[in-house]
Amino acid sequence: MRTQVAIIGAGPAGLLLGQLLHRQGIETVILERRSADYVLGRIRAGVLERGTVELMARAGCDQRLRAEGLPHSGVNLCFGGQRHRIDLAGLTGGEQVTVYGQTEVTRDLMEARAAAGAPTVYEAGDVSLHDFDGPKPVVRYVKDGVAQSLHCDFIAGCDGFHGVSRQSVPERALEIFERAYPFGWLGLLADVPPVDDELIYVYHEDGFALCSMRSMTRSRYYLQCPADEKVGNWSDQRFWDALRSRLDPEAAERLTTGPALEKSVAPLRSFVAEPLRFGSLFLAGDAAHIVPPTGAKGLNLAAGDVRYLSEALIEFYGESSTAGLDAYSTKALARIWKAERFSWWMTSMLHHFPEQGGFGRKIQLAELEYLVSSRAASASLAENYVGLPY
Ligand code: RFL
Ligand code: PHB
Repeated sequence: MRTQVAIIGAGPAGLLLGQLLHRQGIETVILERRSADYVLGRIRAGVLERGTVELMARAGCDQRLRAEGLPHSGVNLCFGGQRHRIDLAGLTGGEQVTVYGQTEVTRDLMEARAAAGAPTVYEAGDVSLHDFDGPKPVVRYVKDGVAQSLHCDFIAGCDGFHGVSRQSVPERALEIFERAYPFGWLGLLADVPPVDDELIYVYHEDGFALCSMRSMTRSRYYLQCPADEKVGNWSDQRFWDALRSRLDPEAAERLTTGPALEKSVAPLRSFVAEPLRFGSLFLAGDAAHIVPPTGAKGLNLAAGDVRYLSEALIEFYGESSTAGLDAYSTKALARIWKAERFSWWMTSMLHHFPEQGGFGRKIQLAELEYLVSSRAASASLAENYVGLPY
């Protein structure tokens, strides 16, 4: 089999890249290790920057997003038992974010790809990347027990943090920057109305909590937990009790509980692998970088990479110019590091760290007080939260 761009991974990065290229007449084949249902079953991100929404429009996939996505013009910080609103729109000249689940983004992109008749090979086993140091790379994989070869011009490694693409690069060609955090997030999804019509990020002695949502009838809540926490240790009742105890009295009173549809623990990590290009292999999304979810940046960063990479590939096929491809890594990394900084900062300010002691706690509270009382500090949070310009 032959194609122009072989895409590894059918997460949001791979599917979005496929759709943007398809709209410009560039052929792609996506190879995905899991089944489509498995990919759709993963509950992850929920907050989209304007740039991500615009990219979905460019991909022709924003119809349901425009109809069902919830525009949010503010977020709340809660500490010392009080809630403080950050007026995102007021502080950024009218910018907003859109609450729309990653599951829905993925579903819309999958449906568009199927409608376009573009090929995705689900349950592709033993994917391996070859000859990407030259102009004729090959991807090998196994489907239904039969070995296959996919010849292409370029490989886009969109296969997430544990994928094969980054691991195929010789170790000496990569520089890794990493920080693991000594805690995780326990997430719960339930068909109950959200406690507030905006998100609430909670700083509390017992640990961080986050109140988010997927719709006005479906809520997504998170609690800081030990990194090696077992979901089985948390009955629904224990989760709701812990969450309620971390909220301000008014929100605690309003919290509606119900049976969990899903519960899972996610570790928190900051990670960047540089560069993003190795000959004809390009890394994009979680394959190249991870942020802790506190700033809601992971999916948006993946979309940012895809924006730069799709523009570079379109320029290559349309104008025979390699300028965009040559600039991809540097351009994307500049934006990635700003989101890494913001996510690290939000995480450091809002979580309980085992080693921080009384001094660390006081500094966090002083930072939060400053943040909600200074327009400059609030504006800095706001402009990062809604997404820095491209
Ligand atoms: P994905 O989504 O991990 O997709 C990669 C795909 O590649 C496949 N794959 C392979 N395929 C073929 N061969 C192999 N060897 C393969 N190995 C892997 C996988 O099966 C998968 O289908 O990466 P992508 O596309 O780069 O997208 C990144 C986002 O998924 C991620 O950054 C976000 O979910 C992060 N994130 C959030 N981001 C936001 O922007 N806003 C949020 O509010 C937000 N909240 C979150 C989050 C991530 C979380 N977790 C669970 C880590 C909340 C949580 C709890
Ligand atoms: C979510 O809704 O899953 C979500 C929202 C905001 C974050 C992280 C996750 O910062």
